[in-house]
Amino acid sequence: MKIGIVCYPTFGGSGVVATELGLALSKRGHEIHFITYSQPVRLDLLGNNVHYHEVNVPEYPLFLYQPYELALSSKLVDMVKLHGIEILHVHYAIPHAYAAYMAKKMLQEEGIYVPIVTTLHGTDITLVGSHPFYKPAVTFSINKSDAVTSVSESLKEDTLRLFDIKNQIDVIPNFIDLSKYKTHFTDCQRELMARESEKIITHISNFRKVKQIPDVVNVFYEIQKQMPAKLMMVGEGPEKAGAEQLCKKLGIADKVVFFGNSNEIDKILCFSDLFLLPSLTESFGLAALEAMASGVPVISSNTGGIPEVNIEGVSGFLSDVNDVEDMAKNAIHILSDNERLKEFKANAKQEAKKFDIHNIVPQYEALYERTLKSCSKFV
Ligand code: GMT
Repeated sequence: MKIGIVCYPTFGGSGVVATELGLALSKRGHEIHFITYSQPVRLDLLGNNVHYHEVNVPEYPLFLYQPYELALSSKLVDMVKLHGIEILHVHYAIPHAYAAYMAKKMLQEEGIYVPIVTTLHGTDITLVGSHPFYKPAVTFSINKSDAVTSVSESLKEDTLRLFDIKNQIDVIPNFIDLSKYKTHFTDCQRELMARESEKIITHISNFRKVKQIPDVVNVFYEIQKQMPAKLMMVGEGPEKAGAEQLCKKLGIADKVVFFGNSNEIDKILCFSDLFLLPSLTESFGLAALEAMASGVPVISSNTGGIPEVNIEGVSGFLSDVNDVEDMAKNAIHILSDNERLKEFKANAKQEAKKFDIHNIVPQYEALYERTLKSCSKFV
């Protein structure tokens, strides 16, 4: 199949999932066209089967807001015609599903029918999409998609609760390429980051408010009172500066490393003992799954789709949002006994296997085939 993939190219779960999906599909013989405003961060491999088309938005001083949707829908029309793209898979409803619908309509005028698959990722529904200023357009785009998927059961429920949805929503969970997490680093170079006696706790995110960054620091503060420990903070975002201040205020700045964005999270996870994800809401928690795939147990909040990934008492523990005390207690429970830690690490890896890419990508392929078949009736 010739598949167009539209996504946000920056650090963030939806872009990562879209990129990994495209690469996996290309390995299975499909021709993949990424269409977005810059090359996706995890897309380091362009080749015969993998193409990247940049959406350019010409700056015009009259506009306070440059019209990205317009540029994207025009680019989609051009790319579908130029490359014979058969199906468009858009990740994140805003504004991708909306722009794709416009492209589909323009193409129809020329007798070309290209179906649209929309994957909902979370913030497009729970945080941004349900805002009254966006809601009618998001509802319309979801209802007009030829197929809709969500990355967890919880997100499907949220979507049905928050919007007037007439379309069917299929749950296709996020996935992980476990072969990438087979400890190919025989030496994690742990000694560069911490002493043998220190436990390494890691948090990876885009440091937005929803990630509850102060809770990450406060949980770590409690842990390091009980045992030697280091905290690895990976990512960039608006809450990062505040976290650095908080670490200074608590007198733990020397125990916390701020990495910024990294393309080497597998290396960081390789030497980590525990992962913290205390988010306010999380449709899935891809970062937690990546940690588990590296054999890192997860201390998380019990919200959104996280319980579908992190299994209580098995791969880690889940607490109420903001319950720093309980999260710290659970973290200390895992970390304070090396045998227990070993067991949780093995469990985390085992649980991650449920989301192996080889089980999930065929579900998308089958969905594309079904969608193409049912849409061909209308051509
Ligand atoms: O939450 C983020 O930091 C980014 C956001 C995105 O759109 O990239 O992540 C969402 O999609 C991921 C991939 O499906 C999910 O794993 C995240 O849980 C989800 N974030 C939220 O729901 C807050």
